[in-house]
Amino acid sequence: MSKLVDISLSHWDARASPAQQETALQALEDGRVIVLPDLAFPLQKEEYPLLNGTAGSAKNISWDPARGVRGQGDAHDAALLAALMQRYAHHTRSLLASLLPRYLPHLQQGKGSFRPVEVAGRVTSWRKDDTRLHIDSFPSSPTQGRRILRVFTNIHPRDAPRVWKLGAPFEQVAQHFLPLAKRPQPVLAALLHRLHVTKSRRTPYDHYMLQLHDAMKADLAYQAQVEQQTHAFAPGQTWIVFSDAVSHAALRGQHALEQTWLLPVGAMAAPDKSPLAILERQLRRPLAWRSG
Ligand SMILES: O=C(O)CCC(=O)C(=O)O
Ligand SMILES: [Fe+2]
Repeated sequence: MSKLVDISLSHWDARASPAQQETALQALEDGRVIVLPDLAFPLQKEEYPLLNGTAGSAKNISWDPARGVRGQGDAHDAALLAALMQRYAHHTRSLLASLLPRYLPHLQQGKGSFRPVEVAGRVTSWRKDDTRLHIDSFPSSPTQGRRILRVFTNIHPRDAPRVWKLGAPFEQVAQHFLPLAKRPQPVLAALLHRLHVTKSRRTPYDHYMLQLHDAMKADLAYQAQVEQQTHAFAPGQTWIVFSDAVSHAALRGQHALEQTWLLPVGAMAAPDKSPLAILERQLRRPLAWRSG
């Protein structure tokens, strides 16, 4: 079965049909990636210089509405980038509103990012190396069980695709790596929060998700042997994924935008398909407090 599902919408505020909404909800909750092959994010004329590689060497330039951009080159770029990221966030919200109306009242805005650096050949630690298959888990921003829903757009000005690998379903990832995971230490979680290493307290769920993220990336035999398929997202394409459950890796590509949305598990059509529910079943205990 393909891990990708195409939905054809060519405007960020296009109205999705009930059939497209049903397809989108099922696909995402089943761990597939929704591709919008005709949904581009046009840049404005003054924004094109941002694609000229002047924007520093950070892997990502991250943006959050309260704090602005971080990691950019100079102040001029900062104002341009903030406006661009704001516009992108707004567009992704319109898209999700139309395609996933069920989620809309529950979506919480996370960070956005601009990714100007070529992925292939980038030097990083193994833990930050997104060319290795992994599920997303944020070390300093615990989700406490909430889903990580991300929208990406390839904005390369010419023809470079963003190439991803997609790996095994979350259930299998958890079966493979949970037996090796360390147990959570509540005292450590409290300390990390008190020292502001984490923005809120890591729940046992956050602990196990980080363990899975790290164990997957550290295991080169697993990386080589696990089922995987490669997919190229062309410039002018957008895709949506629950990146906490879909094993993914970015192999190459330059110039993408990404916006993160957080979703309480209770807002899903099938909360039992959440990583929280899957980990709780496998470990036979509750791992986070339930909210909203
Ligand atoms: O930049 C990308 O295409 C995805 C990288 C990734 O895996 C991530 O940001 O979590
Ligand atoms: Fe990732």
